[in-house]
Amino acid sequence: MSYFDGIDPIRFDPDGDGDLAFRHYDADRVVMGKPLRDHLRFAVCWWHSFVWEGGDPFGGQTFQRPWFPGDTMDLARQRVDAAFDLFRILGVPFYAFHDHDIRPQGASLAESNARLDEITDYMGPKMEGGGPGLLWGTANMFSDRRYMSGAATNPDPDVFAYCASIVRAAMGATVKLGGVNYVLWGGREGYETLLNTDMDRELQQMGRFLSMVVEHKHRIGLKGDILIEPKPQEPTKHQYDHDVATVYGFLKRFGLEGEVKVNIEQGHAILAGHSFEHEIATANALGIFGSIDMNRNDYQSGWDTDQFPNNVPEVAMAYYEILRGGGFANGGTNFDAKLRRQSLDPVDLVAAHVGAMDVCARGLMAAAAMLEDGALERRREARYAKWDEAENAAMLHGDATLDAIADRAEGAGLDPQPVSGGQERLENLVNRYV
Ligand code: XUL
Ligand code: CO
Repeated sequence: MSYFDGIDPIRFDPDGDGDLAFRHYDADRVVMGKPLRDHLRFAVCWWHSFVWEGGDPFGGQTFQRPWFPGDTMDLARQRVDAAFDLFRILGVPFYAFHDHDIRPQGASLAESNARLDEITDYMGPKMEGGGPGLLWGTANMFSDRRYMSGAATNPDPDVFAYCASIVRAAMGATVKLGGVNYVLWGGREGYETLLNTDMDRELQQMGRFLSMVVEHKHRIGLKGDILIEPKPQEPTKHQYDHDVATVYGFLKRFGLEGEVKVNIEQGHAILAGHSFEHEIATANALGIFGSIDMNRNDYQSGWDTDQFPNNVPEVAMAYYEILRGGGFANGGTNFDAKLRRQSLDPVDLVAAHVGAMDVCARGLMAAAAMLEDGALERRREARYAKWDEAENAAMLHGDATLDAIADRAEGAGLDPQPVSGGQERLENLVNRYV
């Protein structure tokens, strides 16, 4: 018997009146030369869907899943069965996990690693013959109290070494399951107070650790990308991977900007005081765009609420930047999203994903239409058109000097006149599509 008994695989049925059907996500529909399935590359996340118990800072577990508390291998296997049932019902091409989500922690490092091996042996066959792939694996180096002062940035070198074992095992599990990418989100890589923190030293430790992860990636033949997931705060007051631009500076410092990309989460962008599309555009401009976590925050409460997306215009602008940058290569759309704690039933978990997939499909189709029509891009190009004129282009690409340019400006008596940015007209244009 399945946890999702009685729920059939979700079909595309735009006109039906049932609760559980895709109204917009037609996986086979071809847009800009590719089916929606391959544009969106949906992934269900293991942690919020199968591990999180519904607690908040004021109360504990609300959900009653049959595999809770998931602390034995038998319960972990039950959880795997339920997870793959959900993946099949949704027809998602991918999922994502932390080591800690799929195996109970052992009494020792060796036992934890052995359990990871055992549970991935159990998962492997479920991925064969058209089963879902693994978009990315990662290691949870933030929940256990041993990480409270950092993982790679810990003042205790034993924790650094312990993390090397944890990450080696998690990367090994990722490769074993044919995973595409490997993510590092530094939940404890930051500080609570500068009074006890040697920031320079901690950044050096983090850079060294990441360099070794990259070297290991090549050694074990992981095909896709190593991805850093920026977040400015929560759980630490100040996290080192603050936002995309900060991560780029860090990668540059350690010579890793050609090796590591970013996994950008909508809610984290908001916490950093940016829009999602700003973060995506920044990553594209810097050449480090990798993948996304598609989950929004509540705009009033100011912390990471990890809600399923439901705002089509917002999602459309994110996909517009993604498509403008050429779309996903190895990355995809991971729902790092959780139910509200009152949504108790199996059907709630299904419906949340169905709605989110529909919202993303609408957003992507709107973005594709905007891009294909080209009106927005033509106006953007027109705004910069003067840079194509030879003497202007030469200022950037020739061996011009400040002196020569200044002489020309003075000689020609340049007196630049402001031109309208036309923001409202552009917003009206976008409104035709979303
Ligand atoms: C935390 C978060 C993580 C990462 C993976 O805010 O987003 O779940 O996505 O560790
Ligand atoms: Co995330």
